[in-house]
Amino acid sequence: MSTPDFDALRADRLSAQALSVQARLAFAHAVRDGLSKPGQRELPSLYLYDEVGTALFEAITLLPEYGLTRADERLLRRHAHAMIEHLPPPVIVAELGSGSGRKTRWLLEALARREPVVYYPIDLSPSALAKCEQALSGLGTVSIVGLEKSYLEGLDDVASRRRSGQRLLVLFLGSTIGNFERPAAEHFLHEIRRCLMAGDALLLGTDLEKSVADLLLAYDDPAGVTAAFNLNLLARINRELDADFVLRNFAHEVRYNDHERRIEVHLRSKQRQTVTIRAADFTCTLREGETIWTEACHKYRVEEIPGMAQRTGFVCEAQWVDGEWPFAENLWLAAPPAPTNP
Ligand code: AVI
Repeated sequence: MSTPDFDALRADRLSAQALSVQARLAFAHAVRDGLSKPGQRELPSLYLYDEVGTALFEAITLLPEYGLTRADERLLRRHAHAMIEHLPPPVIVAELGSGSGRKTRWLLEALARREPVVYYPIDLSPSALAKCEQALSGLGTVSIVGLEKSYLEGLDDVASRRRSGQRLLVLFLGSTIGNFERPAAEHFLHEIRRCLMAGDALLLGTDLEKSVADLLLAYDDPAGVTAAFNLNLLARINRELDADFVLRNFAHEVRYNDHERRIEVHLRSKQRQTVTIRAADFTCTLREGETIWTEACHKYRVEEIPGMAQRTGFVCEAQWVDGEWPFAENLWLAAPPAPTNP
C-alpha cells in the first residue's frame, strides 16, 4: 500500500476551506445587495440549490402538476437516436449541471452503441457530481469525468482536453436557460459558443408557453413542495449567514407576467418585520405585504428559438416538441464565425 501524500491532502483541505470562506462571502454580498434593492427586493435564484433545496427540487420534478422534467425526459427517450444522427462520430459530451443522470442516460446509451464516449458533467456541487456518477456508472463504454467548476470554466476545460477531430456536444437541459433574464440568457449562450468550434453542438431544453392556469399550478402545487423549496432559501440564509428569518411569517407567491412571458416566484411578508443577517452585517425592515422576488422562469415560443440561435452564433438544426407538456428540445450547431472585413 502506498503512503498517502499528507502535504497534498493538507493543501487540498486548506484550499477547500478558503473556497468555502470565499463562497460564504459572495453569498453574504449577494443577499445584502438583493435585499437592499430599491423598489423590489430580490434574492438570486442560484442560492435555492443547497442540499435541502436540491432534494426539494428533485421532489418537484415528480409532482403531477410539474410536467417539465417528464417532458424533457420523454423527448430524450423517444428521440435520442434521431438526435445523434445529426452528429457524426467521434463525439464527446459535456453537460452543464449534472442533474440526476436520469435524462442524460438515453443520449449516452444511444451514443455508446455507436462508439466509446467520454461524458463530462459540470457542476459546482461535489455531491451532485457523485450522485450523477453513481446513477450512470452502469453504462459500459461511457467514461465519466466530473468537473467541479462553474459552467463556463468547465466547458473551457473540456474544450482544452478534446482531441483533434472530436466533436463536442453540450447539453443544457431542463429549461435552466429559462431562469436567466432574456438578455442574460442570450449573453450566456454566446459565451457557450465562444468555447466551441464550428460544427460542435448544443442541445438546449426550453419550456414553452402554456395556459396560465397550468403554469400557476406547476409553480404553486397543492402539496406545498414548491413553497417549501422557495422558503428554504430563507432557512439557508439563517443556517449559513446567521440570520433570523421567521419562516412562518412569509408566504410563497407565484405570478404570471404576461408581458415578459414568465412565472415570477416571490416570498410575501405576512407582517411588518425586521430581519438581521449577521454574517452580512445587514438589517432590514419589511412592510406587511412586501415581497422578495426569488425566481423567474421564462417560457418560450418554439418559433422564437431559431432567432435566438442565430443571434448567439448557432444554427438551429432540429427541434422536437412534446405532445403532452409543451416543451422543446432544440439541437443547435455552432456556426462558422462571420468573416471579418479586410
Ligand atoms: C430549474 N428550473 C428549470 C426550474 C423551473 O421550472 O424554472 C426551477 C423551479 N422552480 C420552481 N419549480 C421549479
